[in-house]
Amino acid sequence: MSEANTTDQVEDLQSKALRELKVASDTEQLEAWRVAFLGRRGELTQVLRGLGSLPAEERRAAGAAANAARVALEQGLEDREQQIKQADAAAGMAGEAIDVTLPGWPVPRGGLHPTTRIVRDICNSFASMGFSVVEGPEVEWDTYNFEKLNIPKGHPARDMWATLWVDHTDEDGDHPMLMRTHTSPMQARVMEKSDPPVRVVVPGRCYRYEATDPTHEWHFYQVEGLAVDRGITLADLKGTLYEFARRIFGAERKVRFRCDYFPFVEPGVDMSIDCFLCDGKGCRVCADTGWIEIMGAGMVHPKVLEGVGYDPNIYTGFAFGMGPERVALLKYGIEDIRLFYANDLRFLRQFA
Ligand code: FA5
Repeated sequence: MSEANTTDQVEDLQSKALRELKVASDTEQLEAWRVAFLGRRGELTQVLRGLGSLPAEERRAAGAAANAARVALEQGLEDREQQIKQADAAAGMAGEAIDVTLPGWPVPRGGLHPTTRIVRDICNSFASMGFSVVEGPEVEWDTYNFEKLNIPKGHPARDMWATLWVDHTDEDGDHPMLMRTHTSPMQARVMEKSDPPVRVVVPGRCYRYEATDPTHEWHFYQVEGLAVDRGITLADLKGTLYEFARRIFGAERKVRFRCDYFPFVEPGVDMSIDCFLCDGKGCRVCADTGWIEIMGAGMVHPKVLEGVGYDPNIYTGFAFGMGPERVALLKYGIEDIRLFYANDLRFLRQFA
């Protein structure tokens, strides 16, 4: 082999090897390429081995060309390995990529519970008449649930509220605790904390140890109302509650007030709305009376006012306590109060 021949041969070999390297597209092909050119019996290795048999004057130039070719091939191999790795990584990511043009999975939308809706409607209607909204404890002292409401221990009126007692009393054992049977304890709590005039509504849960039926639950809500000022009369009570009924049920529903007894009001009344289902003729829902009672009310008893330090000769007031679920029965035409807390989505979704 002449010097020119050997050098040309090495250059041809280098170009051929680099051309083939360009089309190797995976690690297997790269390895085959490496063996073919740089392996123990590879083409360039053979050339390098043959250098020793060249005449001394040719060997230098041919050796330099062959070494340069080896460096070029090794570098080419490294670069190509890198390119293939990057291409593989990009292809992998493409496989996992999210197609943002696909329609998304629907996210189930929640909605407000019908009790929450009606409680908000009721509170809003009173708020627009100047009442503020406050809340109070669900576990209550006997003192507030009964005694401050003119229902001392042993008073037969305690039987009006079938009570769930809590296994806890104060230190001298005199004041038992209970799950509040109504929101009326908040009357005393609010008046103890503020001077007249007072105008509040109090939404919240109540608990009673009683059998359930289409209009009774053992756990339900009430919205208490209290207005105390100079010169408040029963006419203010009726006017306020008529306006409330007009806003919630519309002008066409009939409202009925009857005398009723609650130890903490004098006089006392209850307010009913004509039954939505039978239009007042009598049915299962209204227990054949044609009316559904939605609240008890009356003029705050002088003893209750005295008990919180208000002078009943100066101040008078009215109070009411209504059942929002009963209001919802009438407003939405629901036939059974037990549906509210049965966790049946078929029922609840109708209000979402
Ligand atoms: C009371 O609880 C009195 N605290 C209301 C009151 C307040 C009177 C202020 C005077 C002055 P009563 O037990 O009637 O009263 O309940 C009032 C309302 O709560 C009822 O009209 C009804 O709408 C609702 N309610 C009572 N018991 C239940 C029950 N078991 N399930 C669902 N709603 C009920």
